[in-house]
Amino acid sequence: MVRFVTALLALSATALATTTCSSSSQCPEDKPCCSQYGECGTGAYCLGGCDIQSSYSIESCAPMPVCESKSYTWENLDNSILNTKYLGNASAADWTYSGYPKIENSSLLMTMPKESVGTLFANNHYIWYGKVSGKIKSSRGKGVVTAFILLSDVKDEIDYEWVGADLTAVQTNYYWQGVLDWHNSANASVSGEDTFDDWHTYEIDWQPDQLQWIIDGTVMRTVKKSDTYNSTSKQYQYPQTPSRLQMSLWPAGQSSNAEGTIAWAGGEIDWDSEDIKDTGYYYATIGQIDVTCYALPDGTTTTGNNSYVYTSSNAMETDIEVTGNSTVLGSLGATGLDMTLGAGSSSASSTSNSTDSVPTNSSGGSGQQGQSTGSTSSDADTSATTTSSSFSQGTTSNSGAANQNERVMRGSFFAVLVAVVALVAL
Ligand SMILES: *[C@@H]1O[C@H](CO)[C@@H](O)[C@H](O)[C@H]1NC(C)=O
Ligand SMILES: *[C@@H]1O[C@H](CO)[C@@H](O)[C@H](O)[C@H]1NC(C)=O
Ligand SMILES: *[C@@H]1O[C@H](CO)[C@@H](O)[C@H](O)[C@H]1NC(C)=O
Ligand SMILES: *[C@@H]1O[C@H](CO)[C@@H](O)[C@H](O)[C@H]1NC(C)=O
Ligand SMILES: *[C@@H]1O[C@H](CO)[C@@H](O)[C@H](O)[C@H]1NC(C)=O
Ligand SMILES: *[C@@H]1O[C@H](CO)[C@@H](O)[C@H](O)[C@H]1NC(C)=O
Ligand SMILES: *[C@@H]1O[C@H](CO)[C@@H](O)[C@H](O)[C@H]1NC(C)=O
Ligand SMILES: CC(=O)N[C@H]1CO[C@H](CO)[C@@H](O)[C@@H]1O
Repeated sequence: MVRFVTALLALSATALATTTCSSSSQCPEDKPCCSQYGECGTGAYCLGGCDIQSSYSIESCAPMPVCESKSYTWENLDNSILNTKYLGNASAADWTYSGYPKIENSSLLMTMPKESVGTLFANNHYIWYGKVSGKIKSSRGKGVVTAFILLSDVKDEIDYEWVGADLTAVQTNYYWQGVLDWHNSANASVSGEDTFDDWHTYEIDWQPDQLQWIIDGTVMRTVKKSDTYNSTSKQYQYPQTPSRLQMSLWPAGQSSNAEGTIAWAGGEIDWDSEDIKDTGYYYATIGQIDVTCYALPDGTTTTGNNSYVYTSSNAMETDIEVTGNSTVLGSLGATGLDMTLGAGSSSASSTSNSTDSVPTNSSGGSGQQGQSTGSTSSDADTSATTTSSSFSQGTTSNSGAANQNERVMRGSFFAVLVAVVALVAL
């Protein structure tokens, strides 16, 4: 499987000239949308994860479906759609996924079969402040990572992350615009039975002025917006843009990953573990998920109730407007610049023959390298802060800060990795 994936990846790397993007090198007009993975394209590239700061223009990405307060249970997958089929209609599908989901005992199992890259679920409704709550049993085993996060298109991020080698704790992180500072990371211990055997309720309470991680009703960590102020840039480095809820299971301890990643994940994955022998896969179990939307921040410009739109590439809280504009693309060839292109054709989701219409990254299959997507520099690692988009392997520094950052970055980018690799593996 891995060989197959790798071959496919190599092919796509050489045969198809992929255009990469970053905030200092935006996409060209014909492939205007910069995906979560730092590559340019149309269609799905312009939906969830489309980064306005690295796209051709801020209009390139499709408007973002507004928050919807809702509870999700798992009798079936009727509410979920494959990432290759979704065109932006969040009313028709609440979740977009890749990988290997299963329904069992009225729960969602995100599985990771032997040698695979796991499963990713992303909610299609953006949340712009709100509370998310998940009844979750993590996966287990060294090298196996489970995650439950909020991630915005400009890489504001709030995480829970379970490393399968330690079933007594969960890691909590937050980031602003992908700026990685290891101070933003903390462990929260989980009492009672371990995180694999026992249901626990993990909540993120994200308000305009503070952020809390709550486990089984107990507040484990609070971050105040006021404490994130950067007096040099005069900005709050606080998550403040519309974000999607993402849940994933991924192989951080895959042997092809960087040593640091594998070490962080507790060692190389054992593909002959008890779970693999018993069921054929590693798995994380997801019970009820609840999303409660909070009121818009004071002073928000509102011209409709259908979508959030960025009005400036600064991408701060005041740069979001709520509009009546549609979020739906006509086809995988369409973009935010021409939303209806290809609409009405008999198979709208397959009208594009282009490989640049659903994000993949050729390096996804090789793991950690995939996380340097869109890499523009790697010289920031001597400070405690650097940007996620500039992460790369083999950094020039051995400082503790850099090592810490490596670990933190891994946390930050797991979703990227899973999405990319899982897509290719399908
Ligand atoms: C989105 O899906 C809903 C439910 O299937 C449907 O009623 C609506 O017309 C769709 N909207 C667009 C713009 O396609
Ligand atoms: C589902 O329920 C059956 C019967 O109680 C049990 O054996 C099985 O382990 C459960 N599956 C999961 C994933 O919990
Ligand atoms: C969290 O715990 C892990 C291992 O249990 C450790 O490696 C890591 O440094 C801890 N992180 C923080 C921020 O304390
Ligand atoms: C604060 O902002 C300055 C200027 O943008 C930047 O160089 C610095 O890294 C920021 N500090 C932190 C902790 O991110
Ligand atoms: C959303 O806007 C539409 C069109 O302006 C309006 O008909 C509808 O009642 C609004 N819905 C809500 C929930 O406010
Ligand atoms: C909403 O769509 C209209 C028509 O396509 C466009 O002119 C307008 O700029 C859009 N609004 C925003 C905030 O992008
Ligand atoms: C692929 O699609 C583009 C436009 O989307 C079209 O111009 C081109 O002719 C198509 N190529 C093939 C081989 O169908
Ligand atoms: C990090 C990384 O390797 N990203 C790759 C994504 O795919 C493009 C095109 O194949 C590569 O050039 C990038 O290096």
